[in-house]
Amino acid sequence: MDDAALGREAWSVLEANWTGSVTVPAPGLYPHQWNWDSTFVAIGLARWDTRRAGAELVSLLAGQWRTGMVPHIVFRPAHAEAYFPGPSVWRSQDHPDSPNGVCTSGLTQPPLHALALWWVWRHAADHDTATALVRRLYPMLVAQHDYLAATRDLGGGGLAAIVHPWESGMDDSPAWDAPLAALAPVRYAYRRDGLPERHPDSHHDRYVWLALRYRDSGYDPAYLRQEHPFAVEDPMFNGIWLASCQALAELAPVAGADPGPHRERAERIRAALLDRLWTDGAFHARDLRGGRLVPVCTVGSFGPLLDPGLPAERVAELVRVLESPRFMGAAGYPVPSCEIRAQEFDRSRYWRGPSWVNTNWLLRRAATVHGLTALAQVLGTCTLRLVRQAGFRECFDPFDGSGRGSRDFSWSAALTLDLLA
Ligand code: 9WN
Repeated sequence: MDDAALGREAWSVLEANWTGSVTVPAPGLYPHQWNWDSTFVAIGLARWDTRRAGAELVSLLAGQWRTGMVPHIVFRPAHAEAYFPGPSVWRSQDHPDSPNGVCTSGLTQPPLHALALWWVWRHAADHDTATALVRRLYPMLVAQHDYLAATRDLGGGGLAAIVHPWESGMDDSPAWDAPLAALAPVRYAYRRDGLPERHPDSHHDRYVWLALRYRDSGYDPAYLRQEHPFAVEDPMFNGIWLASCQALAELAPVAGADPGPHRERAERIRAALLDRLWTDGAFHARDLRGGRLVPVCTVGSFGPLLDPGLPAERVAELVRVLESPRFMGAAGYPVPSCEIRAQEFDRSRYWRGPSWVNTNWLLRRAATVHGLTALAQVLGTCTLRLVRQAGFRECFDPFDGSGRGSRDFSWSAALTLDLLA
């Protein structure tokens, strides 16, 4: 299939998943608006349709809480309980800080929003629309970053902690196995059917149990600090946050604001990443409750590469690991979501092995900011080969490139549009 035909197919997926105000991640399985999915959709649309890229971010931020938290799901009322856990589980409307008239989850996802907004602004065909968008969204993104700094620095070292695997966007990554295993065994009555690959053991029960504990605290920051049993500093979440701080610094003058505080925050995050998460030549997630670094290396380990200010020797070490047989060196199709040599690696199970278009895009962006043009080229070409051969699937077998999970997946289509540019 030539580039033009692939681009047309990508557009038709995005059209089919567009509700008139938001793009859902995939038909059927994910009928609402998801947080980081919409940021990838905005990135993919940035060069082609400024208004729709903006609309995607605006509709997502309509779900922002008064605390600054941007929820991981913004529910569409017509499909309220079509996904579990739905609005009746999260009960956002009972909380005084939730937005009026919009049902959301009570968790967040990686803060890619400012980088996505910068991408839209930087690539906009319609410059006036993009400038107005920046002025409108800038204060909301400042509030988001302030929320992370004030409420999620559970380790006290300058990083944001995730309080649930869903917050990573990489739900069943082996990085969360040990912190989840340390939770008291739980059995929860509800189960979502039809995903035999996704939740092989009691992980889903623990996901629901964790979400209910947080909800029952009244989404209380003090509960998170003192009692919540899952708190992890993830290098991908924090690498994305750092890149978004740098993006906010670039956007600040457009909004008539001072870029200084964003630059300073980015530097603090970089120092904390190096100090708290670096070991054995790579970044590792820190389990705050277990008080240790998680040994397994995943695609999340490369998140801090998004920072152009990462010291050169650290960049070189990370790229060595990325290109080694632990990741790209032994995979036919980059980048496996877990290191291939790990016991937990599974080529067919979501974030435990398969390659994903969104993380490939992030690593391609990282390669570009460090001037690693050959690596960026390989990541772009191989990602396009995946979607050309297997379609816009949710993820892909890293050895033979066959598709896994949902079909017609929005971020796979949207980021293809960006890669074709
Ligand atoms: C829970 C929507 C989301 C993505 C995540 C992906 C998956 C949800 C699930 O789907 O997570 O949020 O039901 O497992 O892991 O990255 O945002 O596409």
